[in-house]
Amino acid sequence: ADGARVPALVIGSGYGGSVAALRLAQAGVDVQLVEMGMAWDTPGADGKIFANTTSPDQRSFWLRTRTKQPLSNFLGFPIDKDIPRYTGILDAEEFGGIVVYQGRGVGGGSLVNGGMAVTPKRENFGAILPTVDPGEMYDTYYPRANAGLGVGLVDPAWFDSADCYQYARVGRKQAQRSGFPFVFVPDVYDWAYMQQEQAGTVPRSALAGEILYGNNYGKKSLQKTYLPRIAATGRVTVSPLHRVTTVTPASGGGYTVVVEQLDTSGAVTATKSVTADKVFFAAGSVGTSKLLVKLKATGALPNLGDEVGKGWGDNGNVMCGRANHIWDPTGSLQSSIPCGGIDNWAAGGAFAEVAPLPTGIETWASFYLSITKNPNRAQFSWNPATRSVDLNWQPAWKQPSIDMAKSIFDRINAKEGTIYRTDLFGTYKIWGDHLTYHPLGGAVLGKATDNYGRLAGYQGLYAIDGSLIPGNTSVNPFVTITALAERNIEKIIATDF
Ligand code: FAE
Repeated sequence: ADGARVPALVIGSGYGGSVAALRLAQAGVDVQLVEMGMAWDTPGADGKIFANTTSPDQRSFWLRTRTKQPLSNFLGFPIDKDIPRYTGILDAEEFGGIVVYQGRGVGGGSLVNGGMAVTPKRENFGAILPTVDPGEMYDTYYPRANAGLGVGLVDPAWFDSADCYQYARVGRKQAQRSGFPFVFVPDVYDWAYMQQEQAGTVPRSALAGEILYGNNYGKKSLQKTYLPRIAATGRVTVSPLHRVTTVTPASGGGYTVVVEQLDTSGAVTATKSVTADKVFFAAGSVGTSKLLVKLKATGALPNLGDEVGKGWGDNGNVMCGRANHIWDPTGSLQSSIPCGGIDNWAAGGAFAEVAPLPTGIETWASFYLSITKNPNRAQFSWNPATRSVDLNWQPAWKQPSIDMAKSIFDRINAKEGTIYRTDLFGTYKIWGDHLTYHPLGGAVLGKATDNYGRLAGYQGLYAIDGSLIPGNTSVNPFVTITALAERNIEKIIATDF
């Protein structure tokens, strides 16, 4: 409520924000959790909470009047369409050189992501978070994150027989024929539920192509894991459709946080002011970076360090498709939940998910999202003319990612006698190199913050989300974001409260 005073305020309800809110509440601290997206707890006119990937509607996109689908074309034809402007679930945020996809709503990115829950190989950890002790991460915090998130693995025997993973079996066969290791990838999907979907005994979710705009049944998003535990503490007030705009030191100590209440058209219906003793920035890599850069530049928090806004990377994301021979169909029924990948990290700098193309028809296409060791890092900066935050990522900076992905797919194409698809991202365009699903950095651990996420320059301000991670995790990022948040909040509760 306007004028309230709270011990702790958390900005954003994704992985970092959920971990912070749960652990603070369990330690006896009352928490205000502020989320600019919707609650996603009420069915729409079709009786479902979330829209299907094959039929996007107003629920699908954050304040856009036209969809911006990651795969913009099919068979060369553009597939985007007009939709009503609404506080929908997926934000396709456009900066000058890159489109950054993010989840919007209580649960953040967990609402829209593929649920691939991957702990990096321990030998890669030193390059991911060089100032963090790998021993404590691999002994304590990765296991805690995996348990809290409900991570599990597909049953390999079922995988071998399920129609919905024919595309992944083709991916495995071709990877292995070219000498690449194929690995099963854990996911937070309820695998028993997916087996029932395949058997036709329950409403379909992964097997109905649900993913980008939410998943109605089987996926264990934060709505099924951390968030119910947060509610059970009775100490956390969640405010959906509330957006934090300013944080500044309050005269009597603590911080004044200005929050705008939104309606579902995105219009501001009220502006409220709350005083918090401690504020946790968990608005995601982009959201936290944008807030911190603005607050430093506009004089609200002038003492934030010069590292704020720096060290941002795209986790080396790049997509591509391959056209298979007629005798290698990938299946008309495809689970939207990927469960395998091709690991060429050590030799070629790429880890490629074998991804679905759930169109409902046979396409003979193999589709991949590669995570690569792209060394380029961008910076957020305040633009006084537009009064907004820019990101200086350049489209050409994706070239190292393309080269690394080619270390896998050129070889597979040569071995199989196949070619790349050129109809998925435009006409005659092979690489989906205009986007990322995995923004990381902007308030890097040990640079913009101390080694536990305490922001330099102010006591009682913390970053606790993907902004802490310097640009790359070698695999999909949310398990690492969650584990790091678990590590940091434990230390912060023990020493700062
Ligand atoms: P995040 O989950 O983005 O949460 C931040 C929250 O803050 C959001 O709910 C925002 O709406 C909210 N917010 C932002 N600004 C404000 C403000 N000013 N006031 C109030 N609230 C605000 O942050 N990762 C994987 O590991 N495996 C996958 O399979 C995978 N697939 C993905 C697929 C897609 C399509 C996308 C978009 C992402 C995927 N990711 C995947 C990435 C993953 O979801 C992402 O790294 C995490 O969600 C980031 O967690 P954070 O806690 O940093």
